[in-house]
Amino acid sequence: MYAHGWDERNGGNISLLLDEAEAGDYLDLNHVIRTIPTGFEAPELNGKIFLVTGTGKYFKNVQYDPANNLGIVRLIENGTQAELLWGFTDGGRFTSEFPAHMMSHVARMRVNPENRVVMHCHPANLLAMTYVHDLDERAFTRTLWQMCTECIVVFPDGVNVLPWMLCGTNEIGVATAKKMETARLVVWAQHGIYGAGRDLDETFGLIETAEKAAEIWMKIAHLPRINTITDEQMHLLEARFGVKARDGYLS
Ligand code: 2HA
Ligand code: ZN
Repeated sequence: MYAHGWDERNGGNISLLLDEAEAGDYLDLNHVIRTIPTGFEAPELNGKIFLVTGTGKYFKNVQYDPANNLGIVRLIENGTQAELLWGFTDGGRFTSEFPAHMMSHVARMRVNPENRVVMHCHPANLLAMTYVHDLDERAFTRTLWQMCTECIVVFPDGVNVLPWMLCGTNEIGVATAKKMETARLVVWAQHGIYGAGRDLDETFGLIETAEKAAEIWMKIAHLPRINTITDEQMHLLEARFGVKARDGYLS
């Protein structure tokens, strides 16, 4: 993600739900280093263990010093407290976007119990698009679908969009989770994007595909368009790849 330029400085954050038995193979789950208040409630996540990036930490440094830049936490007391089991060795804590991450996990798990990843980053073309494209979710999604043949196959549920909101708050967490009920991608206008999926590859791939489409759009938006992918062709893709486009998004 850093190599793609999606995570400048301390931009971006990831949370990965760990399997308890798997985490127990590596960690003493009875040894709590310290307890950190979360500032929100998420009873559905009681006892769940997450690997999560740290606040103020740079993605580019994760590979050199994972134990300082990442942490493993277990949510307790209805999600109001997080027990640090590993990491954040300099006394740090989880990303400022922890509420958006945890609330999004709850929302996506309801749709797909296999969901394990929430990923946030600042991809340049998607961000650029939010300055010049209508933020209507259907219009935004249709534009992306038209930019690469595979888009509708990769994200048939489309891309939801939040208007600019103050980041790092419970309010944007609640709003993001609400948007996650109907799509695995949520754009934060003038800020970045959230993706959710079963594993890191799937989630990365979702964002990568949407960002590629946005890049194409930024290359062509100012030029007269003489070709496109038609809705009729989108229906052929649905049939060929066994996907169903979001209701009402195709004619
Ligand atoms: O600083 O990306 O949204 C990390 C962020 C905040
Ligand atoms: Zn951000």
